[in-house]
Formats: sequence, structure tokens, C-alpha cells
Amino acid sequence: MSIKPIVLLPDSVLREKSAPIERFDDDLTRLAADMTETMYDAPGIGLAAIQIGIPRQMLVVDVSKDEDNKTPQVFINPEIVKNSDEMNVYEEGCLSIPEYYAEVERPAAITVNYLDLSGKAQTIEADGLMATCLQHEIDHLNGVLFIDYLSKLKRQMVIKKFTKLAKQNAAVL
Ligand code: K2U
Ligand code: ZN
Repeated sequence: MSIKPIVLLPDSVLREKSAPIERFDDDLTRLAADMTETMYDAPGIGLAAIQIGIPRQMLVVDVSKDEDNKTPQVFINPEIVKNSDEMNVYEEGCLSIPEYYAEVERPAAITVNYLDLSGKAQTIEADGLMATCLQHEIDHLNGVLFIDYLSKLKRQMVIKKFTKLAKQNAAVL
């Protein structure tokens, strides 16, 4: 297992659409382990493979918040098949857009079909923080970021700020 660098805005990699996973082998298991370790190190409660530069439809989530009882879950080729009419607003952040938070409205409850690490079909009914996190991560697999739900002005401000930061970091290296 190893901790991988997290891709940051404005890297265009974050806008790529991730490909479905078809091979369930040791490499996939290793990728899930690296993603899980990277997520805990950040720290975060979710991570999509694209955030470590790999455009494949895999995400890891752990909303347990219990340091001593970690329950990481792996979702492969996830598909939202049901959304509640009820909506929920949550102040979201993103490991690829560090230290920027904004309120995002999303369906409060969802049903997701996915494959587990052994390739077995699974279904989860999620609400609360799990529903928000899964929607945030599945957005990543489609090249969508939570800032895309903000006003054009706010989104442009955030992109400008992180573009400036990236240029300053490049100048130092
Ligand atoms: O995809 C990511 O960047 C991981 C996010 C997932 C997330 C975003 C918004 C709401 C829920 C989950 C990170 O975990 S951001 C850090 C964080 C931690 C706890 C609650 C909210 C955000
Ligand atoms: Zn994110």
C-alpha cells in the first residue's frame, strides 16, 4: 500500500470521464488499498481514482468517523438508480480543491448499483452524509466537481485562485 499524490484543481485530469472497470485482479485490489490509504492520510471520507490520476470507475468511502473502527467501502462502476425528491444541503469540500468549502444541494437519499472488489453486483440505499459523499464521488467519475454547482462567478473565482497557486508552486519547484 502507498499514499499517492492528489491531483489538484485546475489540473484538467479532474475533468476526464473515468472508464468502467472490467478486470478484477490483484492490480485492482492494490489500487483500492492505495486509494484507501491516501484517503485516510488526507484525511478525507471519500476518494475517487481520478483524484490520484487514474481515470477508472472506482471510489472508496468511509464516513464512519471512528479512528479505531475504520470501515472503508469500495464502489466499482457505481450507478445512481434512484434519487429521493427530498433534497439536502451540505457544506462540501474536496481533496482536489483544498480548504475551499461551499454549500451544495443534492437529493437526500439515493440508491446505487455497483460492483464490489470481487466483481459481485451490490446495491446500497444511502442517506445523510453517505448519500452526499457518494454523489460527490460519482460526480468525480464523470469529471464533475462540486464547484460546478456554484454560480459562474464563484466558480471562476475558485478556479482563478487555484490556477494562481499552481503557477506559484511551479515557479518554486
Ligand atoms: O472527493 C473528495 O474530495 C473527498 C471529499 C468527499 C466529500 C465531500 C463533501 C462531502 C462529503 C464527502 C473529502 O472527504 S473532503 C473532506 C470532508 C470531510 C468530511 C466532511 C466533508 C468533507
Ligand atoms: Zn472531491
